[in-house]
Amino acid sequence: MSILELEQIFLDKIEREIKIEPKDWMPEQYRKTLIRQISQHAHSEVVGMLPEGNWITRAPTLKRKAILLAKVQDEAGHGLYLYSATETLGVTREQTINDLHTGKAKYSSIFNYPTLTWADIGAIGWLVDGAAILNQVMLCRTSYGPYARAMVRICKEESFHQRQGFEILLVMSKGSPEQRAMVQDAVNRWWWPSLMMFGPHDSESTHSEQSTKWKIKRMSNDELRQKFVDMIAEQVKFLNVTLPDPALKWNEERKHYDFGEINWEEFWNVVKGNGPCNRERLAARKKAWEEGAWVREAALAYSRKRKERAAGQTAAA
Ligand code: BYC
Repeated sequence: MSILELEQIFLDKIEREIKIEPKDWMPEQYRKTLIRQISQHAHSEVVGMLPEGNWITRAPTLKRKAILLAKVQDEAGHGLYLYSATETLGVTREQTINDLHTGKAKYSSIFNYPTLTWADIGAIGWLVDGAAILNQVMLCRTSYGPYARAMVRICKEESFHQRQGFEILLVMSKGSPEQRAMVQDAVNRWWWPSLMMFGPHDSESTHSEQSTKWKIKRMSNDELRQKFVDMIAEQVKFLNVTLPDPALKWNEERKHYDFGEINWEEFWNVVKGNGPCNRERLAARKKAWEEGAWVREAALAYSRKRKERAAGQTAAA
C-alpha cells in the first residue's frame, strides 16, 4: 500500500472517531507530537511529586499525612501509565527520561514554584489539580488509544485530589485569622501560575493547529483556560478569600468571566528553565534516578533469573 493510501486510512479513522492504536500506521509527525506531549505529561506527574512531597513530613495531622502520601503515590502511578503509553510509540523509557535530565524535554511550568506553607498543599489540590482535570477530561477523547485510556483512570484520581485540596482550604478558611491569611497568600501565589498551565494564547501556540486537526487536542488552550476561570471564580466564593485579579468580572454578554492579562514573560522564563525552582527540581530528579540504579538492576536480574528458570523447567519437561 502506498503512503498516500495509508495516510487516507489514518485520516478516515480520525474522522470517524476510531482510536489510533500502537501498531497502526501513523504519520511520523503524529508519532513525534505524541511522544513529545505524553512524555512531557509523564515528566510533569513525576516532577509534580516534589513540591507536595516537601510537606509529607510536616502535614498537620496523621490523617492529612496519610491523604497526602496517597496523593503523591497516585502521581507516581500517573507517571508510570504515561511513560508506558510513550513506550508504545517506539521510544524507550531510558531515552525519555534522559531527555528530561538533559533539559531537552519540558514539564509543566507550575512545578517550578515553591510550596511555602501548608495552605500551598490545599491550593495545589484545588487550583493545580483543578486545572489538570479540565485539560485531562478533554484528553480522555484524544485520538491515540493508549493515551486516552490512561487519562480515564487518571481523571478519576485527580477529582479526588481536587476535592482534598479544596477541603484543606475550606477548613483553614474557617480557622484563625492567621490560617485565613495563609489561605489568601497561597491563593495569591498559585492563581496566575495555574492559569499558565494551559499554555500560551492560541495565537502563540505552535502545535495547536495540527494537534486539533489530528484530534490530539479537543479544546484549545484559551478555551480550557476560560473554563477554568469560570469554575474557580464560583468556587472561591465558599472560601472567604479573593482571586488576585482586579479585572476578574462576570461578563453577561459573553456568559463568561473576564480576567486580566497573564504575565507571559514570567511564563516563558519559567519554561526556559529560569523559574524559582527549576534547577532544584531537575537536580532532585537526577539524584533519584542515580540512587535508584541498584533497584532497576536488581529488578532486571530477578526477571532474567525467572525467565532462565522457566526455560529450564520447560526443557526438563
Ligand atoms: N509548561 O504549542 P503549545 C498534574 C510549551 S501534572 C511548560 O500550546 P501544546 C499534577 C509546549 O510544550 C499534569 N511548557 O503546546 C502532578 C510547547 O513547547 P515544545 C500536567 C509548556 O503541547 C502532580 C510550547 O510551550 N498536564 O496534574 O499543543 C501534582 C508551545 O505550546 C506549557 C499535562 O502535561 C506549560 N504549562 O499544548 C499535582 C497535560 N504550556 O514542546 C498535579 C498534557 C505549553 O514545542 N499536555 N508549553 O518545546 C497538554 O495538554 C499540552 O501539551 C499543553 C500545551 C496544553 C500543556
